[in-house]
Amino acid sequence: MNKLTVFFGAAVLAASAAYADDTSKKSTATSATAAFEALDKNADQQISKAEAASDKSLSDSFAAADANGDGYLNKSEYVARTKS
Ligand SMILES: [Ca+2]
Ligand SMILES: [Ca+2]
Repeated sequence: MNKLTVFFGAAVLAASAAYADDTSKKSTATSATAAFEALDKNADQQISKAEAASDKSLSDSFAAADANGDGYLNKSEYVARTKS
């Protein structure tokens, strides 16, 4: 094995590790977004308390998840909650 082969081998390993990491992040974001859209029955991009009622754990943590206290969860508030 010459130096060039070692270099390319390392580069491929680094690239595949970065790719795997990126893919897992993406799938987490996608599933949270899909869950958000499933809950957002009227598609106004916000989850009201009534919409959250169909998800017991979300309903229980609704006030804590509502970071700006406007009574609705927007997508970033919802995604921030699913990350923790
Ligand atoms: Ca809604
Ligand atoms: Ca809010």
